[in-house]
Amino acid sequence: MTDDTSPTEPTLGIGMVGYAFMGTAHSQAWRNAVSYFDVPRPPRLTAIAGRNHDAVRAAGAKFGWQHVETDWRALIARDDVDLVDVCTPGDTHAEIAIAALQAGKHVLCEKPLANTVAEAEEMAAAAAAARSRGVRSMVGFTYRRVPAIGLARTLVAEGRIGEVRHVRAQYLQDWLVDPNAPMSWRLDKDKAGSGSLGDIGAHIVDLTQYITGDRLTGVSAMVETFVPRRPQAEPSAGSGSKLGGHVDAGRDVAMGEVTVDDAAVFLGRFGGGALATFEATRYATGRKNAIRIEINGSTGSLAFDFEDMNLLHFYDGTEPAATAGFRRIVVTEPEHPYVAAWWPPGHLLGYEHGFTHQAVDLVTAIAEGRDPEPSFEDGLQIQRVLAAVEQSAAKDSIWTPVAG
Ligand code: SOE
Repeated sequence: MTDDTSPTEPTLGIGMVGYAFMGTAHSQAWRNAVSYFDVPRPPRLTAIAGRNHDAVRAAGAKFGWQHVETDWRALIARDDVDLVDVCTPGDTHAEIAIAALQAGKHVLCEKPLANTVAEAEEMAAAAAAARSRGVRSMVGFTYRRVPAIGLARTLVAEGRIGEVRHVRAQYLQDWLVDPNAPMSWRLDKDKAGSGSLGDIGAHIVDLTQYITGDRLTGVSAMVETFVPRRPQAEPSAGSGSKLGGHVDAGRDVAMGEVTVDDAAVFLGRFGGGALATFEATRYATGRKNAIRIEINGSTGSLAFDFEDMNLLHFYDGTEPAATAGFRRIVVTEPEHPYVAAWWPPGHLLGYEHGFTHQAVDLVTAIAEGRDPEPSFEDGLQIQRVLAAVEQSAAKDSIWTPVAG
């Protein structure tokens, strides 16, 4: 007997806009979703869009996309595309996502949702209107889908650390420490909306709200741009990865102006009364992708660091003092969120798995007629937090000079 392996259930045609760092991660996720999880509507890598034909064709071939478009409007118009995945810089999120929702396509949009609160409000309104027609939308705060983060949320919800008093969150990278790292869209306010604040600070706002099940009600902030001008050039060969890089000082290159924050530090207060500190920077020399979160409750504490992302540290203050201590939980058991689909205990997961979990959750919600989370409304709320941080920093509202 001969047979083929095509799915028997209806598939979900994916159309992706963008093919850089996030496009790469999402392509892998759409492919892996069917390989490791039983998804009710298997995603199909239908079409990928980008402006440069040769580059998008090469990316499409490499990542396994069936068709290539050089105009995102043509991608949205395709009958075989059911979901539009927006992996472009922030300045195009609103236009693409709203057009897709109005055309009846489900949308996954990279974080932060938009560059401004006004754009995010329009996107949330478009998502609400589309929802009434059964069209779903989600914003890509992918670190929520790290199993240790899911476990942390469960422990807080079960009351295992009691009442949350302190939230301590840092997102630390160092790809701009080198003053000769080149300009990129991430350093241009018109393209990115903000710098470290929106790019990585948004993640820790989402994560802390997700873990605690609570929301920030106010902030007090300072931001800084340490290196205001950078070479406007491609990084020298072999000097960099997908982020950063280095332009040889000897090269005669034009300089560009950095128009975003390099670092943002702020205090926050949660609705339930917890006090919080946040730090987002691309200048934490030696820290590559450290997302550090510690939550102290009335009866226990939790601590996580993405650079050791398979671990969750849990202190249970109800245990006898003589033996209580931070317990190191290796979050690779089948009982832990998402893990059963992967490997036996102790066979670790990485950065890319969160994107697969995100794809699986979204496709499952669509197939089951549910709203996925985080919604565009959730993305709007985070955008409001980012705006409040910028407003506070602009006013220097907490700044009291030291006398003398
Ligand atoms: C760059 O800082 C970046 O790629 C972010 O844009 C991502 O959201 C984060 O996952 C990794 O770092």
